[in-house]
Amino acid sequence: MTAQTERSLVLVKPDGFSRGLTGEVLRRIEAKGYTLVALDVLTPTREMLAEHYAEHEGKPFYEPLVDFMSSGHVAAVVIEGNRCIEGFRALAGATDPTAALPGTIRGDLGRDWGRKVQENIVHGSDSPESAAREIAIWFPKL
Ligand code: IDP
Repeated sequence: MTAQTERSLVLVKPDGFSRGLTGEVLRRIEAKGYTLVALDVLTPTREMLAEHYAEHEGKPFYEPLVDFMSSGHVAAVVIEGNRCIEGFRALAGATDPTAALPGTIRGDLGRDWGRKVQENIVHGSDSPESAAREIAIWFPKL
């Protein structure tokens, strides 16, 4: 596998932020060897979230997801490192915290909220194209 320095957009979602897990998420990112490039705390607007989650518009979980994501503070972070897009998604674990493996952020810290699968602590970009698009939404000056 060739070395590939990438950036990824990581969000500590309102459930993770309100539970005080931001430091733990950042600790795992730094322990893995990724660099923090930008960091902000904000309550996202529905407009930002509509852009961020454009690919999910129309799906049954879309409106609850936007409601949840705009319900409180999030920590938005740009990380950088070799293949950090795939690497952070491995750190995060599977989307559903119940299915996420122990050792991952969602597996270790996620709770089983029944239907509220959207409360899974973190977001991480899923491709270089998504990362570039998402970083422009959350950090337009970067
Ligand atoms: P990912 O965050 O693991 O990449 P995606 O499929 O991109 O997962 O979905 C984005 C977010 O939408 C998830 O993190 C989760 O919060 C929410 N989500 C995805 N699928 C469902 C679902 O079936 N029910 C409720 N929420 C969902």
